[in-house]
Amino acid sequence: MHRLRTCAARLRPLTASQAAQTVGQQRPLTVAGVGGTRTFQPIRCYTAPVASEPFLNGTSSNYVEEMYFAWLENPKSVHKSWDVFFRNANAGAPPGSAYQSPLAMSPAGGVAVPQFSSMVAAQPNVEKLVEDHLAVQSLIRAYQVMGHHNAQLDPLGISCVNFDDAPVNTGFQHVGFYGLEESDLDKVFRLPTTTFIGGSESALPLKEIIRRLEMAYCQHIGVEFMFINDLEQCQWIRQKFETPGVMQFTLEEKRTLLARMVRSTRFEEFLQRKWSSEKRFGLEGCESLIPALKTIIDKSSENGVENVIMGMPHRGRLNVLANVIRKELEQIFCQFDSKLEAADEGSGDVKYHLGMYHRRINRVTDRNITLSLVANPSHLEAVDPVVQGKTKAEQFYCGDSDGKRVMSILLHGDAAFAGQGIVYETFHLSDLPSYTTHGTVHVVVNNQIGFTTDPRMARSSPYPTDVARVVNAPIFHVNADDPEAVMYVCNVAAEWRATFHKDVVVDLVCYRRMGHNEMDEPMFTQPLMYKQIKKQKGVLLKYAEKLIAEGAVSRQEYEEEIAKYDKICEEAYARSKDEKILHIKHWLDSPWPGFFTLDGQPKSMSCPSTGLTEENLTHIGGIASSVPVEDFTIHGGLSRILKGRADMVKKRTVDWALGEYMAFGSLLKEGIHVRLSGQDVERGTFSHRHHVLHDQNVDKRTCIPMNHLSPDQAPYTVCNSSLSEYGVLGFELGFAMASPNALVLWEAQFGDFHNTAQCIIDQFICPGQAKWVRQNGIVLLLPHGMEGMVRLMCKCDETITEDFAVRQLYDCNWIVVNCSSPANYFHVIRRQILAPFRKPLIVFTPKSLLRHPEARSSFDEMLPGTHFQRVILEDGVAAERPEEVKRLIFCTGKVYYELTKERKNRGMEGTVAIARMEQLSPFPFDLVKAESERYANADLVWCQEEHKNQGYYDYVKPRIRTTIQRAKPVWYAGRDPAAAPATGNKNTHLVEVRRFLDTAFGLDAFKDQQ
Ligand SMILES: Cc1ncc(C[n+]2csc(CCOP(=O)(O)OP(=O)(O)O)c2C)c(N)n1
Repeated sequence: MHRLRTCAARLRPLTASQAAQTVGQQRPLTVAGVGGTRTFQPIRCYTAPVASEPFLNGTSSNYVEEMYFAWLENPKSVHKSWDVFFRNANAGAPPGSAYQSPLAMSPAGGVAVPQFSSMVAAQPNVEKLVEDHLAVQSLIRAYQVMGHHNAQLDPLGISCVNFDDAPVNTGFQHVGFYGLEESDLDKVFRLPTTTFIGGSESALPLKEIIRRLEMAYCQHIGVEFMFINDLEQCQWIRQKFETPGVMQFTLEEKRTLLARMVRSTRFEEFLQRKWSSEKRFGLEGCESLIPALKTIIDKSSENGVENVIMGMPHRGRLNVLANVIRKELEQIFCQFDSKLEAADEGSGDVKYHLGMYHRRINRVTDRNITLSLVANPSHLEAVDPVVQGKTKAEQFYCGDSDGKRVMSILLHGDAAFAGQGIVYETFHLSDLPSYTTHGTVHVVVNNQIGFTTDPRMARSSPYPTDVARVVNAPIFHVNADDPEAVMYVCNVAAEWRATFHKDVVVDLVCYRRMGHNEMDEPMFTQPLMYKQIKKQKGVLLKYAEKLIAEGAVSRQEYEEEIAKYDKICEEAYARSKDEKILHIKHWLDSPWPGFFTLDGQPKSMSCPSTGLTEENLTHIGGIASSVPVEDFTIHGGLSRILKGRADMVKKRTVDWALGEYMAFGSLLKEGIHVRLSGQDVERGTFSHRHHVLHDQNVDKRTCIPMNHLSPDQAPYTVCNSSLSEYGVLGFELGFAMASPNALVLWEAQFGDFHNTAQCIIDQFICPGQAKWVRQNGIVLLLPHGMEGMVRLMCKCDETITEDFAVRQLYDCNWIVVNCSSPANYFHVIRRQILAPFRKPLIVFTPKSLLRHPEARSSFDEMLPGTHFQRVILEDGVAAERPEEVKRLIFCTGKVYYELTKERKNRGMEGTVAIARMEQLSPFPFDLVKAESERYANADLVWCQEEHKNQGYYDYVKPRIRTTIQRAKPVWYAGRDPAAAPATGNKNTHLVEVRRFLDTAFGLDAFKDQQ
């Protein structure tokens, strides 16, 4: 308000030359309209004090400015009174005298520039004029903001969206709300630049303004966009929906749309006929989803997109596979045959969960397009971040830095979209530099029910799509029973993405003709809704009748189209009967060409040494301890850290951070892309990593030394993520899915926090290869002290063969390690890539060991020929005289250092041997066996710092017992069971430590239990 007053107070029209000068300095707002492009110069520098014009109050000054711009452009485009006013003011009329009443104008309508003396101050009419124009502006704005409340979005007409608390006063009957009268309906009003309803006209009668606004905002499309805080984007949307005649389609477009509706509808009908008692989560009630997706893909292909990655839930998935991705119908139909045998390993998943990858020609654009549908678990929306990660990776690998060639489409159910937090977490990745996919098109199948639950009970927001507002994504609600409206919004959505590279939502308001699945009785819980649904004519029929009535197709053509598709289905059905074997590999969403042999096996079953040459270690160490750019001032504390690294390199040793540097740096030099993502990973939660250096004198100037290793190295991406585990881990899993030639790591801030991402771990990572027949080499770094534990649900074959160590890795579902030395961490990271297959790796990383003086490794442990050690055997005094050893303690991770210290203090080096189990899964049966047999006179103890129910004991005990054929008990030394992970009391903590160390070294500790 203050700005407006100031502005109005300085109002003086410019001379043409002044205007020209000023215009050159400011950014013009260009708006394309039907009648051509209009450019408005945002001039805000009137210079004459005319504040005493009474109609120039704060709010009307906007309107006056509008008039002024229009007058500058074309004096005839404004009312004569304005023309005179601006001319007078331009001629230097004193304050309060620039206005001339219409009466004082020449009767012939010509504009007489009057002498100042003839000016009169009869202003009421102009005041009214300004007020009325402002009222019309408010009315237009009301439609733009809330017109969607009145749109006819629900095909059933029983809309669940309740706006009773926010009634919308639009329509002819409500003009009084804005201070207008019925008699104003025929008056002509000049249109503001914030509307496009005029097309090529700049003024319209109020009646026509309202009619056009009703057409734009209150029919079958409801546009929600006025919350977007970007004028250009709002203007773009207004233009797309307001311009008269935008919703017109060619005959060919209509016929294509009808053909797509036929396919979508008849596909479900075919399945229903053939397998009436099978669940398929059909699309009936939202058949226009298929043309919707095809329209988005066509338009995007036209705009240069070559690769579309999709994620979707159960609803209509088979239809999408058949009619959008174009999976062979027989491949889909044969899935209904329960006698089919799986040809490849893995349990696979139900037909409406499997993924797919297909490259083909887009018939509309005649360009190549690759479509993939990412396999998903039952867990709704879990696939969202995975799709985004895969999309980001595909963009990265083809150098598509602004998302022009690769894009994602995500489909959602209304209940899941509103209810699942992962939707929000995924939206928040959408504009972050290292996570953006440059705009996703979201399509919501809003059938107004979630299983049996009404929206009233399922969400607190009016629309299921409100979550998208947080990222300023426009939301296009559309009545899915109007296929042309659906096609229109999908075109706009695809264009929006291509123009602004931001997310957009299409909300297909539809219904669900059957129950949740085809076996379900919906009348139990939604009787009235389903009575209405039973009366509802199918959308295909309605659309066909419309086109027949228009003469766009004949009834015969329509029937032929149906017969044609039915025949295609029947023929495929016949062929599907010949399929005897189900190849899960046909359902892969991310093939890795060249990585496996032709029959999908690893090219070898051995892993080369993961060591590095001394020269390489020294070179990478040098980079890790330097600032490889000129004039870059780092923090003093960091200089000390880098100097410490340089000293270590001189002494041929590494600590944890340097070991990691060596692993990442060497892979980068070998051409492997490394991507490390998670909360605060750039510095490292415990301030040990420092992979991104910050100039202390220049804001936002950073340097990543790891990208200065060599000119032909692969790029290193290290990125602090949003504060989300579920979203970010899902994203990185998707990134790792795209290529086997990248090391993708996600680090939890603390290991415990992994459990907010448990769904990704349980559904994608743990069962990945078995369920999806898909390998993934993602690495999870879980900083772990006493807290937290991933559930060790691992599977592995226990038969010991010659290539046991590597084959065991291949057979297991994931690898879990808890390294106690930097060298072993270095090796296990390198093994991830040097192994001939990919397997998820979970690393419990240490906190206290990051700076522990003993947790250092020599270069000797990392040279060529060295490997990751699954178990680090006792190599001290005890190993020299094994027969004298009374106890063999197995442990893992940092407790090893507490144990050795205690052993030394007690002088028990000769009587107690300690072996570190570095790899927990797959279990190192062979090495545990050998070590146990070596200390034949020793009892066996498992020692852990965790509580008994939280650590590894229950996992290792039966496995150690199997190894030694149950010859001895495996005693437990550790904390008692507890519900909470750790005590908050330091003293209690120390007492607990003392207690389990006493047990571990008390040779009589288990006497009573024998
Ligand atoms: C995370 C998760 N919670 C619960 C379920 C069980 N479930 C399956 S479908 C469904 C209803 C989904 O409704 P909506 O998202 O509207 O999709 P619709 O089935 O209506 O297409 C529920 C609750 C699930 N699959 N995933």
